[in-house]
Amino acid sequence: MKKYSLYLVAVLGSVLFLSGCGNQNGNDSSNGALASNNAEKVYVAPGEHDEFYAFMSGGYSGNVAVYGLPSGRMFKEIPVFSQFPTNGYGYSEETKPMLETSFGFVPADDSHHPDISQTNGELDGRWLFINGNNTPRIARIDLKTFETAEIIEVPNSAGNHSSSYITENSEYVVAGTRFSVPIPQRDMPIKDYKGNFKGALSFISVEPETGRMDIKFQLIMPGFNYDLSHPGRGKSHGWFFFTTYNTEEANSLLEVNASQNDKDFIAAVNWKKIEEYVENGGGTMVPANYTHNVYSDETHSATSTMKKEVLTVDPTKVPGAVFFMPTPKSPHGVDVNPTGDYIVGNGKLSADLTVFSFDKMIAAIDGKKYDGEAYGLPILKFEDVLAGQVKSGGLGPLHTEFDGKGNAYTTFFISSEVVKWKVGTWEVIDRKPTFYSVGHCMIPGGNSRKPFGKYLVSMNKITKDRYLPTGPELEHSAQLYDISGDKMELIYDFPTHGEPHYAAAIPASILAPKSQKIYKLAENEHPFATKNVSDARVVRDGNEVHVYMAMIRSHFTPDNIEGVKVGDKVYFHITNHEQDFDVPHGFMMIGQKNSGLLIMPGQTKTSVWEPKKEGVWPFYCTDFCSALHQEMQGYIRVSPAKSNIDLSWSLGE
Ligand code: K7E
Ligand code: CUA
Repeated sequence: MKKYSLYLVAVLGSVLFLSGCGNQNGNDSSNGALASNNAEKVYVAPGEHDEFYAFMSGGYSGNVAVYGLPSGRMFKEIPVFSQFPTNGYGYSEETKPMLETSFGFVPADDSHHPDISQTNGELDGRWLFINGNNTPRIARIDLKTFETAEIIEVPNSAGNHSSSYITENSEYVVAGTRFSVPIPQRDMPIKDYKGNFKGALSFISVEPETGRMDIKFQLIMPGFNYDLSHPGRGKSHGWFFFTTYNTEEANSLLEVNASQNDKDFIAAVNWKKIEEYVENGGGTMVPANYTHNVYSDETHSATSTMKKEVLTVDPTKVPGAVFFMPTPKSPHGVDVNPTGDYIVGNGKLSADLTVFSFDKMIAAIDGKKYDGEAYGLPILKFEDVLAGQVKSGGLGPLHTEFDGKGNAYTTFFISSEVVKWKVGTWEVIDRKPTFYSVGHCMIPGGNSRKPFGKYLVSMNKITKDRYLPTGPELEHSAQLYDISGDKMELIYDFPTHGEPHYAAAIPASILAPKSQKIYKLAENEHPFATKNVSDARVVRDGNEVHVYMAMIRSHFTPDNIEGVKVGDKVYFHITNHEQDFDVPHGFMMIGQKNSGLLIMPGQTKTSVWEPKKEGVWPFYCTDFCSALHQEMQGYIRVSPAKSNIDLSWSLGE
């Protein structure tokens, strides 16, 4: 076995450093002004619409940002795992339960891999799934409302990174652990990692009509790091592939100690076989605490439920379900081509890509030709499953995407480029620099049976000189390539919010017609809704004051309230009576500590205010909603705690 020395690691590090510095003053011609025909390709005239929606993960923002392609215009940030003061997500009483976990209320996360639901391997545009990497969670976003509809926590996981990828009929959204941990969690010496820590791969079922998620089973694997994953499709539907690194099971100085083995593994998991096993009563139900948070469009409220057990499966008990394919150089991405014939492993310390053949894999399994085993799981012979190697000449391959025309595009972090190669012949056709240090790339539908191979977006880690400096921190940069011809053409740069690891894009023609415009007031089932203005009122319950409030252009009902006292807890339950598209109203109350609200037409939201000082305190609408927006305001009179002023309010008669 070839050993990586500290020296090699240092060399790789300095290559990165040098390439970054070299590019900093880059006057490379491809880094220059756009040719005029390129300008036309990205120009979306005022009032015109983009051809694609792109959903980019927000990385450490914990959210998802929505962009148009080719314009690169940002349309919306969708709050998912993080509190979002812009609209009150995670602050309003209705949405706080969305961020509950077994660790308590967790208002931030690190989101990496969005994936759009599929039917028959094609994007159906119903839901977007995304992983919370830090406090392991999977979220489902409803693509009618562009709101987070559901979050399920993933127990026995840590660093939920090989997630959240969808099988081709959205049977499962799959979430794998990057960090192996003691299962169940317990107090034990870290040095006893090897052989004792485990990696859980979770198969989360998606209810076909509603999208509701539930953990069907967790596969308890050896204690490697499960980095990325992809579903089989077409002929390989029924299988799921996971890259591993740190098969050394080192627990310290991983940059050296996890680079000892010349080959780590891609784990091939036959989930259909395991599904059959658990449906016949296989597996072990174990205690586990994890939350399941669901938002309802009817009540405009979320509920959080603590689940108490999860079904685990020991893969050695299901012969024929899990195999390891040796893959060189600490692979990061694993990607499956649109026909499902090939599985591409991107060894990040390598120049070459390793491509496995699904047919050969099946033949090797049928022939029981193994190269030993790891923890009782068979290892296939590298040569038996190898379809070919792409001699790329690049350095540091991370991720591969497909255009549906027989081509693949691999990003190289260290050499900062996208390399286009031909599936089947493995020849390199084209390469273009990225600016700089690309992570993932994305082609709309590039992770399905039917990619829309017109554009490729590279998502880059280092921005440096691409935009005007904004102090020490620059937003990451995305680059748009026209891939409709033989050669890729860089046509546009745009900044992205947070750190978009991966993205998913879909033709606007699939999503836009289904986009919801309002919530129907008549269908509002919020228990504190004020559906008729005449029902607006203020109710005292001990030291709690509940304000049933309605809002419409351009007033609040009630707008003046007296009888509130210091020490009260005031709940503003506010219903927006508008039934027109794009007429939200906002609400903020002086001294309020939990962000304002932005309330959509037909929706009810609740904000809590705890008055600390006597006086007469204003509230107002924060969204410029009409010519009389500035008139949309009101007052609360706050009296001393011991006062006996009765509650009263004005209905604007
Ligand atoms: Cu390569 Cu989280 Cu997919 Cu970042 S990961 S790049
Ligand atoms: Cu309502 Cu401004």
